[in-house]
Amino acid sequence: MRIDVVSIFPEYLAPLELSLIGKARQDGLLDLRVHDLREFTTDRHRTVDDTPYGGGAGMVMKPEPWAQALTAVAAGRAERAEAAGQSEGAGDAGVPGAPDAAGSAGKPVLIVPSPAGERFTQATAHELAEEDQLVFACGRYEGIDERVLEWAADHFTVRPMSLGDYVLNGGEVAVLAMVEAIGRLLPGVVGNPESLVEESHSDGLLEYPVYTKPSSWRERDVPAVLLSGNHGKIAQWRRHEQYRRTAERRPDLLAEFDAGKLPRADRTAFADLGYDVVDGHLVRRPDA
Ligand code: JBK
Repeated sequence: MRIDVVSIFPEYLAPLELSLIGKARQDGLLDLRVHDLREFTTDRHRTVDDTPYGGGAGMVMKPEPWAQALTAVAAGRAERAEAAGQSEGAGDAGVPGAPDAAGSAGKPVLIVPSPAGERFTQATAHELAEEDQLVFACGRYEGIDERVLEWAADHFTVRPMSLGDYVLNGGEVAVLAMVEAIGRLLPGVVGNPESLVEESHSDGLLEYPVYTKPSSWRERDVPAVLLSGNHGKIAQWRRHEQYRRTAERRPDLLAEFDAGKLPRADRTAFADLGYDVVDGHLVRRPDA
């Protein structure tokens, strides 16, 4: 996969050289390049922002440096297709609008981190991990001139994306999170692919608590069932802990949970937490 990140603070993306993602880059599984937006300005002061039309606080990112930067990263893609023998005439790989496996019509995906974007979830990460090029446009200040996103739709599938409902100073931190979530799903990046299956959010529930040695620590004992060697009992205990934690911390997730085929013991566990199963869905009991 190819990833381009455009930012006025390219050093902010330095952590992408570390750990799992850094290793994936070294191993050639991920071609990730960070670009300084100011390199695409033409004035002496390398200006990237200006005051907002209509008034109001803060500054808005000017359109032209973004158009120059995004044109350059899109051109880099065309060069690579040519080098790979995929230029016009070689099947439909070079034909504009020919759908690829990921269904984004062969265009790279332009992700614009923004509190006004659609929510980025694990499902989004899986979807984006199927693409062959992602471009991240990091806005600062009050955001990027809206015309850039309209203009870019000719060359990219444009997706404004939000990590959550809180205020950041720019898109860089959100890009770190999204690149990690997507990068670890690429083939070969996580050594043991089994660790991708049984993790938080894969089944729409929070993860169960985990313990390691010693079995007794500062007067606190590991739950006895985990030392019992009874794998059926352990699996059931862990599942019920997932239900308990999710009901306590993220009741919003239970509304989406498919409770249609739950065994009796699991229904009882939910009943104890104040939830009944109605038409395959969990419903909070009014008196609970
Ligand atoms: C926020 O992805 N976000 O959630 C995000 C990106 C850029 C600025 C922001 O305030 N929340």
